[in-house]
Amino acid sequence: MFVDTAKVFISAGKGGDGAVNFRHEIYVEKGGPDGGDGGKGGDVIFVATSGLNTLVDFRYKPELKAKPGGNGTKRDRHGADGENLEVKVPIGTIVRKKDEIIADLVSDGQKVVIAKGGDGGFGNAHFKSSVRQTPRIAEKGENGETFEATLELKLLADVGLVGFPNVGKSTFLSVVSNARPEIADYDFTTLTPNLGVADVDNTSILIADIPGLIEGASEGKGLGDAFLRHVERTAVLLHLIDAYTDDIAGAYQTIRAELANYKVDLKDRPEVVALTKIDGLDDDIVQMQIDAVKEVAGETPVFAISSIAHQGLTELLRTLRKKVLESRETVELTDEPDEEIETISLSQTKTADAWEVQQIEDEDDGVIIYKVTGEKVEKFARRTDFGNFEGVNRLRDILKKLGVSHELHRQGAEGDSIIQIGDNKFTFLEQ
Ligand SMILES: Nc1nc2c(ncn2[C@@H]2O[C@H](COP(=O)(O)OP(=O)(O)OP(=O)(O)O)[C@@H](O)[C@H]2O)c(=O)[nH]1
Ligand SMILES: [Mg+2]
Repeated sequence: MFVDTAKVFISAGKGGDGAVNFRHEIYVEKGGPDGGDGGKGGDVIFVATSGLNTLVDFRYKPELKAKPGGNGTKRDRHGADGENLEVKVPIGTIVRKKDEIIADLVSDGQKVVIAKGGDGGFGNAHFKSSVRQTPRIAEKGENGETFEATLELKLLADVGLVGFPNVGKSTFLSVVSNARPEIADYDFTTLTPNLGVADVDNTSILIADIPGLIEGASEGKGLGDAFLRHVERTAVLLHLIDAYTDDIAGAYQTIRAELANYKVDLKDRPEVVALTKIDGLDDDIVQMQIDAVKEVAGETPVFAISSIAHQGLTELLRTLRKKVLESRETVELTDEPDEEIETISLSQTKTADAWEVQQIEDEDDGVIIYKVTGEKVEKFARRTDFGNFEGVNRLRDILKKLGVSHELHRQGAEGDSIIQIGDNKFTFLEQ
């Protein structure tokens, strides 16, 4: 089955831990601290890549994991940075974290950092000071960003082909473009979208061929209308109708009704109609069919073509190109904010320093706990090794510097009061 949505588990690499080590020097019993820093964890990066038009690979490989950073070692040697994981995705891939769109990859080669690797922890070489000659602490590396993401593919093409099954959509694409889709004389030959580049004079347009629609597609009949997502972002729809159809006006209206019923109203999208397979038909019959469609299609231009006999194709392509250019111009004028989709929301540094102290009651014994929240303090706490006395003391220093200690005092915290940051608890002041 074709997949144009996928769920993936993304984990950027953990930062390496900093090391605790002391130089060994002759005649010096204990040299200075020389524990190196941990390396940065690898990022998970998506790269929009032309030539891909499905997310099916992610079905079989839903875990996207970058490498962790190496731990620091003695002699101030830093751990190696973890390798980034670069993942190729089709152009038109939208990435969601919960319901928020965090990336929309719209152009070939575009790279977006989807998840950042954790920073490496500092080794003890960093913690030497006049009062602390032999620091026995090192930071732990930070965890990389980890989350579940939903990918959705909405192909970005200029022209989307719509119509009943078997009307000749794929044949048209194969004749006017470089695409080589499957073609056969039965309904639903096409099960996955095809993309092709058609040359028109000195320019080119990108055309997307999708599976056929039938009456009731919007209620799930046939292959349903989910594939219409791939024409949601096309500038122009090319509506193909088999010239042999008896009630050709009715056929036109049936597809129009399905376009109107789709969750994004496609009925107002610029449209061009082409009657197909005219190679075996007399001119007056073709004209009759054109007139019948024109009667219900309003201003929409109506063409008659034969892909097999190469009839009417150049004229049709020129009109499509003109419509694409016109529609792109108006879109740019009216929809400007959409053009600049913010591609990624990484942690906002502006608010990183902010913190808050709340008093909560311990569920078990009713003791008051002072809970400190805030991006920066929580980050420091995550990097603290709570099994290490000096490490916790350093966290207390940081609380002092950020002004948190002052606020804790103000709220009545004493030496043996319990402070909680994240899941970790410790006493306010060392005893
Ligand atoms: N005579 C003639 N036959 C054509 C022409 N274009 C397509 N056909 C035939 O019509 C049949 C269906 O063609 P496809 O291109 O597979 O049709 P489709 O619209 O892509 O069909 P689905 O993928 O099932 O929706 C094939 O047998 C084609 O050979 C044409 O211009 N002239
Ligand atoms: Mg087809």
